Amino acid sequence: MSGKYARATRTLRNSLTVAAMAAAVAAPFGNTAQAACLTNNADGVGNPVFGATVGTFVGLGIDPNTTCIENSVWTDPANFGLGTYVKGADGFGTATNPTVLGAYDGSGSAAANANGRDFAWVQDAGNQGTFNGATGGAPSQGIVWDLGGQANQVAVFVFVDHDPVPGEVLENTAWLSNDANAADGGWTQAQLVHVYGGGWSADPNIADGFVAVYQLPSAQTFRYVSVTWGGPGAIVRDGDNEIDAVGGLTERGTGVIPEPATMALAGLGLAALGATRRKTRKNV
Ligand SMILES: [Ca+2]
Ligand SMILES: [Ca+2]
Ligand SMILES: [Ca+2]
Ligand SMILES: [Ca+2]
Repeated sequence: MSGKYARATRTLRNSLTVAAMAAAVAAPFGNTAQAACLTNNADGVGNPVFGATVGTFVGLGIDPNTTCIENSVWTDPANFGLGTYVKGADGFGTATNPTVLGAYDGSGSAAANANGRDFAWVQDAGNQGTFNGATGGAPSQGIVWDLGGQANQVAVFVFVDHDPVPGEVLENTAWLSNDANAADGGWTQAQLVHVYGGGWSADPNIADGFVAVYQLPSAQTFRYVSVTWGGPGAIVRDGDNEIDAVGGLTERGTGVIPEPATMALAGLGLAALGATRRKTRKNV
């Protein structure tokens, strides 16, 4: 979003024809449920306009034997729902044409853009520090979503604002906690375990880029996710990211079971107590 991004965006806008042609060529790779994970360096990943291969991921530090990289389009598993925005966005924007790489403006609002899977995104920036040995945004200041229930994995729907891909796209770390307001040390890092090269929307849409699934290293579960720019889970750490939406998953990959909010429970308890007191008074 700074000067260099504006320049990159202008360059990409000059490549509209190339992008449109590549999008048309890429159409066949969708709808391939349960595709095998790609492990050959020469295998293309995502829309050809990205120019990404498995080798690109390997060069950025991703092991295709532990992170499944495939070209399928993400499909929602049973009971899957999107998380609800809590706080932490430092910017937002909306695709003006999701079939064109780099076509977006600054419209929308943090909550609206973060709550829908719709090519409208929120951004984390600033609050730079070193977390688990890598430069990135502070987990306590990341973009926080309520996943609605106890989750072991998080599906992060990233927005592709511009290339290089996947570096400029998988530029996040996902952290989980049961306290949306936890300090940095109260967030547990999840690992990138699966990349869906088709994104969540079949081509010609390309602004949906990749869907990235992050998983906790153990069977533990948490309710809130903080998505930060950079950090130990990212493959580029240049000060920002763009996220369309997120959703929580169980360890088995199904949607999390929604829980009532703690505050709502507390409120219900107080209301019940008040009702009991009123009833008692009336009976006296
Ligand atoms: Ca970006
Ligand atoms: Ca797509
Ligand atoms: Ca960036
Ligand atoms: Ca969105």
